Amino acid sequence: KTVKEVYFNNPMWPGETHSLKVENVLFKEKSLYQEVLVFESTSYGKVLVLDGIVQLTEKDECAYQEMISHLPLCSIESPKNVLVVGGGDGGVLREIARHSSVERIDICEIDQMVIDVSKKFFPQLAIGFEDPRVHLHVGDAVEFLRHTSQGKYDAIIVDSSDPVGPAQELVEKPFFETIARALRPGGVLCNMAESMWLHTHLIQDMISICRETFKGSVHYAWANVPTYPSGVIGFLLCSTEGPPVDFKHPINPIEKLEGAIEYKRQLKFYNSEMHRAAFSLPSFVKRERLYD
Ligand code: AAT
Repeated sequence: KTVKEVYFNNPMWPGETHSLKVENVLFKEKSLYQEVLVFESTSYGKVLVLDGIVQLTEKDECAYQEMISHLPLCSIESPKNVLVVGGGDGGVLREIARHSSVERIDICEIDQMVIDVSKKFFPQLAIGFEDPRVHLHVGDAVEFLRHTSQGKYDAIIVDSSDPVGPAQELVEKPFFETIARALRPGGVLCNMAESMWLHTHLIQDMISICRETFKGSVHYAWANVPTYPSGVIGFLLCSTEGPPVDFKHPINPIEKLEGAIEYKRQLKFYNSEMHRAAFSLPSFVKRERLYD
């Protein structure tokens, strides 16, 4: 294959590519689900790549993991039971662990190799697995959620890969229905929701599914993550029918949670100002009605 065929043909961002200089390949193997690659880059530290798509770099993982975790958890009072879908690197677990109200963290990751690789090469993320509140389930989240009892979770965080490969079903209606069922009344979902520059239609589809499925509120937020395609990533925040959730004005601000900012390592990106700002949308996005 020519360079053009390889680099400009990803269906998620046709005609563009983003590159980081590889200093050293540390790991490259095919798991049951995907190709797993870890390399040392020149300027972003170590990088985890699945099927050719950057999942995280040491330099900017803080932005994604902190936002996807604290946007939902700071929006409700005393979250106790939390589920993470995907997130096998452990970074989201590390962030959830800052919340001392949390009693149980379930995680359902499909690929054991991602977990093993993270423990070996990304100890600052995999540290999340060491928290005694964490219960690991290796398997497909679609199956896991089918068998989850109703109303079990206060919050569910979907830290999944792009909907090509094992995460395909994670953007479809039946999956969102099982999530809504697994949440208590007034419980919250935070779902990775791609780039507003690249995936307007996919985001619109997800939003309309969520509006039908979640009877509370549905909002779109975003953050800047330099190594994700187009440099931004979005989050879809939804709440189920019940006590209303005002996502834009966090009721459980991180600054008031004892020790949360410093817990094990200092927060690098998230604070209440960033939380509120994340819901401000550019005019072209507002016009697409990517908001409540
Ligand atoms: N925190 C790093 C960012 C990720 S990782 C996404 C994880 O979701 C991967 O470890 C992948 O193995 C897992 N995953 C994919 N499909 C499933 C499934 N069906 N069930 C459980 N886990 C799954 C996401 C980065 C987003 C990149 C945006 N371009």
